[in-house]
Amino acid sequence: MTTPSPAALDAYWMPFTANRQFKKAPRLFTKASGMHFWTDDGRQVLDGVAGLWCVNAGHARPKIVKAIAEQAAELDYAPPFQMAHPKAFELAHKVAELAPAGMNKVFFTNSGSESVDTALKMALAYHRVRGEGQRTRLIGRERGYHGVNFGGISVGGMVANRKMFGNMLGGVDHIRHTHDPARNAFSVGQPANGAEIAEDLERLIALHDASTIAAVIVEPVAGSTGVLIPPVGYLNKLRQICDQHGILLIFDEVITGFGRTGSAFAAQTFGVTPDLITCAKGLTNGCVPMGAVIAKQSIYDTFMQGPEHLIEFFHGYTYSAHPLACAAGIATIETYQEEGLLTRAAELQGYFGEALHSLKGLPNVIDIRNIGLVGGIELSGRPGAPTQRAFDVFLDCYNAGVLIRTTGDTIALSPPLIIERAQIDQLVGTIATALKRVA
Ligand code: PXG
Ligand code: PLP
Repeated sequence: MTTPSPAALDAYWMPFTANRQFKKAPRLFTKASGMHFWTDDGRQVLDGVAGLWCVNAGHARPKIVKAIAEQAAELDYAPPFQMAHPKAFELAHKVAELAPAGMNKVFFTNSGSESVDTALKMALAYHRVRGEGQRTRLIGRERGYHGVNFGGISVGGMVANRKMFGNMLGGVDHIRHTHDPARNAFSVGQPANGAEIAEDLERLIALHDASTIAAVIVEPVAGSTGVLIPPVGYLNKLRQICDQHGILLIFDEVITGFGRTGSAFAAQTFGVTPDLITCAKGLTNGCVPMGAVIAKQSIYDTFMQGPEHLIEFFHGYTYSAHPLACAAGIATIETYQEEGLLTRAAELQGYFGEALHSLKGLPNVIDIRNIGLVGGIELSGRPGAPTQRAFDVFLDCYNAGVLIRTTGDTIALSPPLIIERAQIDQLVGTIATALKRVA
């Protein structure tokens, strides 16, 4: 038995967790393989969320495990400033090959949050280097989630962050979110209504003047704030308005990157190319922490001016391009390619969507949303007790051997891309039973 001692339980301040509630009845995983976790008491649990949207190729894949082990023995660490190691270049090249055409410069970080703050700094510095240093304003979107660092929570649109952490970055504004259940509830795939919501950016341009705006950052599909799928034409319109006004467009693809929506990146699924992409999670299949910012060639070229002995972008992390992460990333991308996983979500979207939408009509289900292998099932909250109904469904599913994720009163699903149809049936069937059981 591997249950932590009371003192050990007490020592760990858990992230994004109700610590006291959890420690009264800990839920521990001690093993994982393929589509499953095993709990400390030996129960098998189907992973309906790829860990936390990251284990896209499934757990403990031998090729990735081997690559990490061999790398640790061969070169455990190499300083990333003014030095490098070969696998950093190799992984950058592989990522650039997967990215939309013209997006071929890769800057490594250690998480999605760091990728977001890196991209925001890149946007500010880019305008400064090209002589438009007055473009300092960053625009996010209501209900956006861009990680937990100060830049990310500032451009993000989560009320809890705004309430808890003070004024954050100055000079930030937000466009409207796209969630419109009155017109779009139970849409299969992309909702038909709402492209015009992108025009809200024109309102902010009229207010602040385009010459003060550096970049707009959005998630192509918002995950953490409840699985919000972009209406048809919405992202194209955002792109068009940004182009018209010299504003950089950043897609935060921390969740959507690496096959989640049916292409390597959501930019490709939706046919809209941003200037910068932030990614993480699926980059290393969740095995070793790593993130990246992918930039257009033209952005990189803009930085490559001035004396050659000077650092062009004054930014980086101790663990940027960490050898273990690079080894994991290379093996991960090879696994995705060998098994066709980057497009498997497109193949399964129909089956997965149909299974999800079969939940319509069950108690308290007020909306169902899907794209690729992402699903959202929104429940009506209990009066006076928001989030509790969804959490009860989470616990019921967990006890029945299925891991789901809830955000607010929305159930979010994002299974590993290796999921089989029978496992989709198990996942959705378990949720159906839970929905009937939980009042
Ligand atoms: N941007 C987006 C769009 C994300 O979804 C981050 C940035 C931050 O990444 P890191 O690696 O710093 O966590 C994320 C992370 C959930 C959930 O259940 C989602 C995330 C993280 C934890 C939980 O929705 N997304
Ligand atoms: N704080 C101190 C005192 C440091 O020396 C460093 C890095 O050298 C950092 C923070 C940043 O750490 P990291 O590069 O791991 O983000």
